[in-house]
Amino acid sequence: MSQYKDRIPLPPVDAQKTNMTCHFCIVGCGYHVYKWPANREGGRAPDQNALQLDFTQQLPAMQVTMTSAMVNRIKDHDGSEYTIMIVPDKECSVNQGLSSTRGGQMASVMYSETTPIGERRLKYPLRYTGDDWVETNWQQAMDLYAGLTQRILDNDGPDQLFFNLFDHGGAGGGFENTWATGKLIFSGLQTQMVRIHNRPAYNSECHATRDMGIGELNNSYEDAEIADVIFSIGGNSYETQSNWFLAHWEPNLRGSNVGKKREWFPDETVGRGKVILVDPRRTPTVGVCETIAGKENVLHLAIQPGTDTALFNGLLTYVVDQGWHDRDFIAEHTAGFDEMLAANRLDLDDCSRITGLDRADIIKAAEWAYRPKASGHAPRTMHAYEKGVIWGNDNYRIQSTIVNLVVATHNVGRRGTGVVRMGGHQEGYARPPYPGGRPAPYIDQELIKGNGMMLTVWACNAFQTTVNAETYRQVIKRRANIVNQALAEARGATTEELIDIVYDAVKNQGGLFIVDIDLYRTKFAQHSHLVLPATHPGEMNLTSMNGERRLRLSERFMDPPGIAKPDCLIAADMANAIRQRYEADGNQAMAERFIGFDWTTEEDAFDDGFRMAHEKEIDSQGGPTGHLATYERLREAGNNGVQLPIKEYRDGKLIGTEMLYTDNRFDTDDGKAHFQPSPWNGLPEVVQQQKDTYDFWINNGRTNQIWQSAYHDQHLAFRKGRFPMAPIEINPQDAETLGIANGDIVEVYNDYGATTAMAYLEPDLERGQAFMMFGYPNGVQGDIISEWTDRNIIPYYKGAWANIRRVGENPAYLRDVSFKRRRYS
Ligand SMILES: Nc1nc2c(c(=O)[nH]1)N[C@H]1C(S)=C(S)[C@@H](COP(=O)(O)OP(=O)(O)OC[C@H]3O[C@@H](n4cnc5c(=O)[nH]c(N)nc54)[C@H](O)[C@@H]3O)O[C@H]1N2
Ligand SMILES: Nc1nc2c(c(=O)[nH]1)N[C@H]1C(S)=C(S)[C@@H](COP(=O)(O)OP(=O)(O)OC[C@H]3O[C@@H](n4cnc5c(=O)[nH]c(N)nc54)[C@H](O)[C@@H]3O)O[C@H]1N2
Ligand SMILES: [Mo]
Repeated sequence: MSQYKDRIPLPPVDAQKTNMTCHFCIVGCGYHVYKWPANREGGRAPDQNALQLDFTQQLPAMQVTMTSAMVNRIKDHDGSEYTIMIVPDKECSVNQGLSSTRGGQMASVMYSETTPIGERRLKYPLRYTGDDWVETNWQQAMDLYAGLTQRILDNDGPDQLFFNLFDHGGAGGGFENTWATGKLIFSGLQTQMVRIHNRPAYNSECHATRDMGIGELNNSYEDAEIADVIFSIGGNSYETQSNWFLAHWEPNLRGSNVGKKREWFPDETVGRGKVILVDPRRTPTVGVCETIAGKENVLHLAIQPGTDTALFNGLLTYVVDQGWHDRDFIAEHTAGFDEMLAANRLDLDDCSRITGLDRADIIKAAEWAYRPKASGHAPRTMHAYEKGVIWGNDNYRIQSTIVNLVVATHNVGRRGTGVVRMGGHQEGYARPPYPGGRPAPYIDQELIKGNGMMLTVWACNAFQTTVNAETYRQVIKRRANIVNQALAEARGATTEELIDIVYDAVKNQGGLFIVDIDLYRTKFAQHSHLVLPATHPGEMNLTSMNGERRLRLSERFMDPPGIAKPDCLIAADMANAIRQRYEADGNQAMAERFIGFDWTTEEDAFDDGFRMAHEKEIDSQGGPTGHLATYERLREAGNNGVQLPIKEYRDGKLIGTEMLYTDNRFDTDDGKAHFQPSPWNGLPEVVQQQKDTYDFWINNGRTNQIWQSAYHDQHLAFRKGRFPMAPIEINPQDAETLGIANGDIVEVYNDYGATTAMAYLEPDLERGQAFMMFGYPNGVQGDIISEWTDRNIIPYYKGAWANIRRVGENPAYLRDVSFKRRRYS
């Protein structure tokens, strides 16, 4: 936490000011960073501080969002100390001056020697000697990494080199870092044994919509402001994409835009938006929507878990029977409608029985979203889905059914519509093609089966975030320990001798050598053999794109801890070290696979990768668009950046694209949107069995205050104090039956594993359904999830059933923690 408790120092007029995109969620709110020498402060008069605000009197409400969490003291490598302030940017169209509880604390998570975060950040490469950690330097770390990699590659082939790897923008990502790692792993090593940070194989979260010709980020945040209906499916956007919700859904639902004219629909005006939310749980978002929009404009469809496919097939059937689909659009721009409809037909009674919804509510949803308006126009309905669908019961099926309905009613490519992911992280994908096929290998299972000799874990932590996590951890620890036993015997060994020792352990004894590249010594890092310190945004320049494809540059404004490096330069070091070894061996053919990493800065990585990724997009002058984006131009474009794809650079400005598919040409060979047969198929057998065996559905996901595996939050007293353990929300009557009170520690268990959480009684939860925060350091929800995946190896994280039992209570937690309801009412 910041060292300032009683007051907030103001930046002087000449403070350095740079742009920063919040590196947490997909939304990517714009912030400004002020940095100035710690022995100075700005004054309160508007001409005495860089914010140009008059602090001599009470500021009007919402003039600025500024808290002590937004300031911190840092020290650069030359010893000079600075104060930093990171405040939301009012001019940024994304957040318009708003900050979330997560982004608002960015200054607090920046490296500062004297804070708990500062103490725990990795500063030097670390090596495990078999029974203890020692600090080492990049030279030895790279010699060991490259030497072992080369040995395995030459003797056993690329498929013994495993990776757990981020694939996104923001922290632990960005175009620079995804490109550099991709170039090393796919062009250089050519291994297919890679999984993505959030799922156990190298695949897409959106195979279905892409197969149908529709990329998953196809509108602008502005489209949510002018939609007639926002159809939210399996998302809790107030808590998880907060400022997309607050800056763009909220005004529409409140009616702030009523009567406005937009150039895109000249003979209509904007009305007051309605919202339909499909979620088995009454989420905090539902309550907030009711307050903003009035209950009459909110429809919460509390479906039975895992039945979305049935809901969307039922809706489609009803809509087509009413004649509300767009026949002309279907005839001209789509393929496969009749076959799809024949396969997917589901009448209202069946739909109601399977989903547990009233017929009347299904009809109401159809009327709101698809019945022509009094004016004769079709409603503009924006469909937004996230992890209730993506990690739902059969990702591929559900997505197909949603996109079928969207395409049949032409709710894509028109302003005010769109069928989009709400998103997780920002995006920053630029990689050479994945060398494996589809489905890609199930990496976790391969490791559990004993395959793989070396595992590199890059900016992710499957110990807390994968499915079947308890088994996974047990196997990894056992296999890592085989290497430890061997290492412990190595005394006075040179790096080359260490390579021999490790190789023997992984080749002949079933061991696994693990390398982790992170900001902290995570749980996974604690069981690794080599841990490498990375930088995050602010300590490096990083570009990423948000959920409306808005590309921005987050500028470096401070030095990283110790000798930590940007991930892209770590990947380059690895590639260069491997290349040198092959050159020394006179193996030119192999050496050549690792050329093209002679970068000195992250900008070199960006220039190389971004151009490659966009070489096929043509700008208005007929050249590739990739070269249009440079750091200099992006710096100029500031926090509003440019929406990809870039069309041109004109009059000193990058011109982008607000909405995709406005020309009704889709990403398929024939340019048509392809319907996909996707009938309701029930729950997977393993999951159904779990459901039949245990008493509670253990629904799981996010909570506003905590970001991901809590890698920063666990070190912040303000956050950890709020949630000393993973919260599990339980219906009060269920709790009574189990003898559980607020604050009790409970065990959640089934035949896959057991985990612990702290009980919060919540009347908004249905009986038999609990909601647990995922991925927490001292209570991993993933321990009780089965290993089931869909045909593309996408898991069903939300589908776990287990029993709950009271363990006891911790008086300190009961004394210190708030049990006030988190619901807005
Ligand atoms: N039960 C359950 N499990 C889930 C989910 C769920 O809904 N339920 N959701 C899934 C989803 S959507 C996600 S995204 C995953 C998240 O799973 P992970 O990706 O494993 O979790 P994170 O906490 O995001 O991990 C980021 C790690 O990278 C480090 N890091 C941060 N910035 C940088 C950087 O710049 N460089 C480097 N090298 N390291 C950095 C952090 O310290 C942290 O250890 O969890 C998945 N697992
Ligand atoms: N505060 C905060 N915000 C975040 C993150 C964070 O860690 N903290 N992480 C970011 C990341 S990486 C991601 S991926 C996103 C995720 O963003 P969301 O998808 O909004 O978040 P989740 O809580 O994982 O899940 C959403 C909802 O799915 C519902 N659900 C469960 N089963 C079903 C089902 O069968 N059908 C339907 N329709 N719904 C179901 C759950 O009740 C839950 O409310 O959030 C991003 N934003
Ligand atoms: Mo995610």
